[in-house]
Amino acid sequence: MQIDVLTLFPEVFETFVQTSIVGRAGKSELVDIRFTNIRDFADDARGSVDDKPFGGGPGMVLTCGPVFDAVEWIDGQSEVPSKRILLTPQGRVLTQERVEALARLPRLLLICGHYEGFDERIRTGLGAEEISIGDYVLSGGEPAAMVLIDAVVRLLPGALGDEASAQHDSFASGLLEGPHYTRPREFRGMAVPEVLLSGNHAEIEAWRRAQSIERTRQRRPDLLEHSRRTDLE
Ligand code: 4GM
Repeated sequence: MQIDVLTLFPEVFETFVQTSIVGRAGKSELVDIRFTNIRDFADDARGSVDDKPFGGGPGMVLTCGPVFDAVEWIDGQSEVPSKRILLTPQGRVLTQERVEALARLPRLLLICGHYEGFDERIRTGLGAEEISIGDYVLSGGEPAAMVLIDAVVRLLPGALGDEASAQHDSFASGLLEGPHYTRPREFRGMAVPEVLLSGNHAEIEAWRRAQSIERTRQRRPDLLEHSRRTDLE
């Protein structure tokens, strides 16, 4: 998979793309992530990429010119057509289902905004989809792009090293994961549940499933509405 990121702050991604699963996936060529600085496509020598909003109001708006020029330049670097995504608080909220769909695409182009946002013609003129990582506001789209990249890259075949673990994820099943334990068997008076030490795999599986359902019922009953149809039968 190829991922291009259009940003005013490419340097904030540096350690992120070198670390952990994303870093490993990059080294093993499962994913090729490239960064382009919007400012390299500024309209003037001063490097302007934003302007005051028409109609007045606070803040600045990212202008069309540099973003269109940058997107067209990025597109010209490869034959593979890219899915264009704007990270904004106004977008459709990202879910594991949506992440799975994005992970099947050959090329993503993530566009990170700042200020009060993008000129609307960036979305409409570039045919871009707006995606939000949740109902809160960030000062820039970069952390949202990192969230999306991490969620997608770990699903690429071969990225985790252990294919089973992605299927075990919360949300892959529509349920939250239950508790996990490791050594020691007792820590400061807190014991590991006996069943996990029993060696009875059927019983352990049943216990884990019951824990998973109970935790979901307590914390995220909204998820049960969906998983009831698909998973709990
Ligand atoms: C566009 C418009 C994404 C981008 C206004 C970006 C939150 C999210 C920004 C903006 C963002 C999110 C940058 N904040 N929830 N800020 O995915 O402020």
